[in-house]
Amino acid sequence: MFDSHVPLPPGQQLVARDKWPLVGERLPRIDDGPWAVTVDGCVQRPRTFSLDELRTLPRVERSVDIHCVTRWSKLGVRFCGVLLREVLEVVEMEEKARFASFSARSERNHSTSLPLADALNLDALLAFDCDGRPLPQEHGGPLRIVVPGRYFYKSLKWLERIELLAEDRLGYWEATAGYHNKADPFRQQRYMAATLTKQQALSIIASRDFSGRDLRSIDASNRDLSGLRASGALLRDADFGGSILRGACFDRANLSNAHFRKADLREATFLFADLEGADFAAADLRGADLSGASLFGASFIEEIHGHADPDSAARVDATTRLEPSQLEALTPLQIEFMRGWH
Ligand SMILES: Nc1nc2c(c(=O)[nH]1)N[C@H]1C(S)=C(S)[C@@H](COP(=O)(O)O)O[C@H]1N2
Ligand SMILES: [Mo]
Repeated sequence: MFDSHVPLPPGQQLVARDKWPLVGERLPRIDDGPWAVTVDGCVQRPRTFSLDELRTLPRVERSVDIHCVTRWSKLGVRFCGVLLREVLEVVEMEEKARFASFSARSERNHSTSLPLADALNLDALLAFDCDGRPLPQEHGGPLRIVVPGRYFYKSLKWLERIELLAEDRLGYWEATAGYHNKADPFRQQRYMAATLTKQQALSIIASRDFSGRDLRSIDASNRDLSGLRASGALLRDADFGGSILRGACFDRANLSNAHFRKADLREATFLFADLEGADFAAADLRGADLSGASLFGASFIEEIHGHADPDSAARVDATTRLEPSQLEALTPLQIEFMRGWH
């Protein structure tokens, strides 16, 4: 059970109790060498630890609430392992150390970083076990970082190196996908906006051609954008609330966490778009085509305290196109609502 007095961060939804989505890389790099974790950078005594050496450090167990930036949360997961603090005591931090950068034994050397003070204050953990069992490999076994109180992209799977730095170095998602470097779920620090001036944004909106552009977090709300061309655009976290988007083309666009509240999306197409965490509450989706789109965590009706709010229902009917299998990515309440129409 989880503490019901701890609120979910804004914009998050609970996954079904036994579900744990797999996000990002699925496997560590294939490597025959024994698992080892190197701790170096701004430390007095750089050192490489074997897993057994790490296991001799004091063990703690923490109940951690997982909040993924794509809007799913899983509360009260029990992780067991060694506090980062204990490891850093062995290698002795230098005065000038300000950031901790973690990197993975993975094909793309996945990485992420945190201010050292945050990592210590939040009790960042090197976790071996989860809910009483060794961490499954796809979830970062044999050893992952777990950072309570930050979006889960700060919790690196397959830990191979901890480097202490005087200056920050952005991690993989933070540098390539615009994930917010602070990542506090209670402040919704999800994404950095694209670097556009207000003028540039306005003239792109006026052109109604977003195709292939990076327009993360753009405010395109309450406008007439009928016939918008936005195929392949990067529109994560974009706001289209209240806009008229009749016949718009969003094929293969990245619309994760985009806002379409009360938007008029009649006859719009979303073929193979990424709609993870997108919000379609009270939108009009009659005649819209969502075939092949990824709908993990998307919502079509608002959930308040575990109940659907009928006033916020999207308008979907038999002319709204999507395959039944796509609905499996939704929460039970969303599935129930959508099944009413398909
Ligand atoms: N090595 C590695 N660690 C990673 C990622 C990744 O792609 N590679 N993705 C991050 C993201 S975005 C999330 S939400 C979590 C997902 O962890 P899970 O697959 O165990 O749910 O891992 C984080 N750590
Ligand atoms: Mo994530």
